[in-house]
Amino acid sequence: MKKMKNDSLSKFISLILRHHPEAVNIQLDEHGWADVEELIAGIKKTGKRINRELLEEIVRTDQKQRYSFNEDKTLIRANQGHSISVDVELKELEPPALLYHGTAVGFLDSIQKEGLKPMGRLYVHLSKDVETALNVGRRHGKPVVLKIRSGDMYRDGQLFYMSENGVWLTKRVDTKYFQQMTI
Ligand code: HQG
Repeated sequence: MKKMKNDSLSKFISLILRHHPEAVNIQLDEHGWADVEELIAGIKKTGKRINRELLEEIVRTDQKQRYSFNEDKTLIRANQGHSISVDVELKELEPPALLYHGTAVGFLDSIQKEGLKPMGRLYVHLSKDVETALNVGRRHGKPVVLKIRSGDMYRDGQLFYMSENGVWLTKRVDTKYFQQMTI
């Protein structure tokens, strides 16, 4: 029960820190940081129960490690997944030869025409293994996994980034670099 409550609070925190800080009347700075006290006060005003201890527990136990505090824990931000244009100081890195993207069957026609686009977010999100990609795809419907030749993309000059919580990100993926997997 407690876990479920934390999950829904965590989802709300994601929504605030990635997409809608105005939902609790706060602002993010250019690096995506929110003031911890302001965040807590803002969430409380919506009638939800939260305090610093619970926020710290959520950050510590979040399954995907979605959030980080700054060093003195006065600021908090989401590690990836933003739709609002902030610079979370992603590490630019050489990707492995292959990465995976989980999506839903219903999106395939469009993806095969246009390639992978960030859609509502700043980046296309890629997973380092098929299982993770499948879980990402399931969020949208009947899942399907695309195998991405990320090593070739990198050699062709495309940049890749790794978020603090280990998600690979890139601006887009041209159709020539992926193929649908049969799982
Ligand atoms: C699809 C979760 C049509 C794309 C996950 C995806 C991830 C296209 C959907 C993170 C398209 C966007 C992100 C095109 C891409 N035509 N559809 N040209 N190009 N798409 O949720 O990757 O739990 O914004 O395939 O674990 O599903 O929130 O992206 O299906 O890491 O922390 O458009 O969100 O993490 O959906 O998921 P999303 P995503 P959290």
